[in-house]
Amino acid sequence: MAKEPKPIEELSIWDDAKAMIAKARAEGIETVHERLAQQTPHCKFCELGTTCRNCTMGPCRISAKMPRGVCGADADVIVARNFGRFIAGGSAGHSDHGRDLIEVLEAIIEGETKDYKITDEAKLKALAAETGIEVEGRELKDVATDVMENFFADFGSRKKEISFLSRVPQKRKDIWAKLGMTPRGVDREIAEMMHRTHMGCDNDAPNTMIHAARTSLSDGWGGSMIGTELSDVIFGTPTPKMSTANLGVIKEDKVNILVHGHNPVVSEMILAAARDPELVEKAEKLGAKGINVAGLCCTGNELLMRQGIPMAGNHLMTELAIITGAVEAVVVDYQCIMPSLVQIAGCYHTKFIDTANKARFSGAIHFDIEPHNALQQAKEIVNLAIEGFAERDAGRVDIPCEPVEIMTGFSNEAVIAALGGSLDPLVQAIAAGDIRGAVGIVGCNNPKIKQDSMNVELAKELIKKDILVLVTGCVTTAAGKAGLLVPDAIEMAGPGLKKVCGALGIPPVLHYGSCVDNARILQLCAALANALNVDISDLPVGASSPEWYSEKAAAIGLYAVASGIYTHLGHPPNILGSEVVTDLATSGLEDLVGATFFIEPDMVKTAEMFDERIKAKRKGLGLSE
Ligand code: XCC
Ligand code: SF4
Repeated sequence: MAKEPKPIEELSIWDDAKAMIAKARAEGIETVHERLAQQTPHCKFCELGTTCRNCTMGPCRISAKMPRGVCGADADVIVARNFGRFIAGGSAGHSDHGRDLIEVLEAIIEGETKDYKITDEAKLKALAAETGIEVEGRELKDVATDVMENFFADFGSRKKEISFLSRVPQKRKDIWAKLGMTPRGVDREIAEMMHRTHMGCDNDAPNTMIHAARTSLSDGWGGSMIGTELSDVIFGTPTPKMSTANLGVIKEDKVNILVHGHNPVVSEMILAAARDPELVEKAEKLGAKGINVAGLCCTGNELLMRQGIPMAGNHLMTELAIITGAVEAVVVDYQCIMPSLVQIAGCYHTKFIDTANKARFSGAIHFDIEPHNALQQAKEIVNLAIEGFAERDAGRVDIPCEPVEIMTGFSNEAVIAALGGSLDPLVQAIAAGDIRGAVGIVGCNNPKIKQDSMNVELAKELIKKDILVLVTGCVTTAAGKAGLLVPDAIEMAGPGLKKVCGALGIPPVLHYGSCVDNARILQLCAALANALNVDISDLPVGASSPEWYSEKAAAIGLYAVASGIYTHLGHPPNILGSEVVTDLATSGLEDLVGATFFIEPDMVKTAEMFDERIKAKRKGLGLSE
């Protein structure tokens, strides 16, 4: 029997969310919460990870009574294979996004597009130098061509290692080499994971797990890092700026366009089109006070970091944003876009527009945005939104709140600039104990968890302990709505963090970007480790994804652990059906890579665990606790 949906009070900590869930229920519109209730209870075998559908001798389910699949695979093998494919899925998502940026760079170099350009030449040259490409005395185009070819090659089959391993401390690289964990190519590791998990291949769970880690490293230090770095080259490296967040950023008197998905390649063009004077004039003629572009999920984060556009919400706000009744168009690229948005848009005047051939939605209006036609396509999309303004039913509009202020734009380059040109002041603040350590809180919402309850509570608990928090992805809006992303939030921080952030005029919780931008955090950790001449696993740092749901979040967690970062998850992946795999993830990896996952649903306890870890790491570095 399906369960009743939970009472609204238990679904979210936010008033804007609760108001829109109530409106949806009053209007008879189904959301993720009703569907979760329909799907509950979930299949126990699947929850444990002990189902296999990798061949047609099965499908097989493992239990005490039937401990092996038809082929003879046991629970350990099946759980490891399923987890490996889960990681491959996440790594593929981030990395294929990264590849799209290389293709835009290629289109720029070959003169196929005028819509995109190299905005940050200095960054391009710095990347070239870092990855062993000659810069001095060469034309920018030639340098760019080498960078492009180098990154394309990182997707293939390198004999040794991918380019950005140049950033990794030698001690860490030695560990990877010893374990057979060195990532050799993004597509290679993902394809090899599919190969290994075919019937009759890798039937040793720990061995499969090592390759899962290698696959995730090809994402973190490969696909994601390339995505972040080339986005900066093409659209500009983020600098600190103010913006706003929550459903109040949707404006009753404007044409509202929400961009959703991940890649700035599309959303940047939508924003550019929305700023086109002719289109603005057309909107005004139709009675609107302008065109408002607001963000959802990670493509929102991308635009927020670089252009300061407001954030309408994170994952569990995507359906609810449409329910305001004031959204003319939702423009999506790929990833984390619930297909239900098409149905919900259909309950209003909202146009749902997809833009990528690899992520099409039945019932959507489709535009194929490519480098050569991007701006022109974007203008057509914005025009459709403007025309939709007249169809809006004013009687069904309800924008439930006023927006809150947030500060954004913390790229590593911006942080180093704020520190006066080097990381030394940060190293000194850590050494002095004013900043005791740092934790990245990343990832999603999950309807099984009261929305943002854990994301926000953990951030608050950590800053109280003088632990700097970096947020990305869907934790951004959570932290922002909780008032943690403004300089005044130092009032919620411990004395040391308050002193340092107060002096710099920055929040104790820094917005570090989208989910591919977790690569920025990896880079920062590597730079700190190199500055101290230690390994990343020696640093007083951690990572957490309290409310994660996606394959990508699991890939992020695993590359963090494999990079030596102690990593918290609010709930386990579907691995508990294998003791071997579970023990490896939650303790065994410590001996191998110097870090593990820990699973903990209580955020006060989680903060204490990080505190203990940070104390130990500080001691190891010869610092006060
Ligand atoms: Fe998706 Fe990146 Fe998760 Fe948000 S945080 S729900 S993965 S949008 Ni990446
Ligand atoms: Fe069953 Fe083995 Fe086939 Fe999986 S690979 S479905 S366990 S027979």
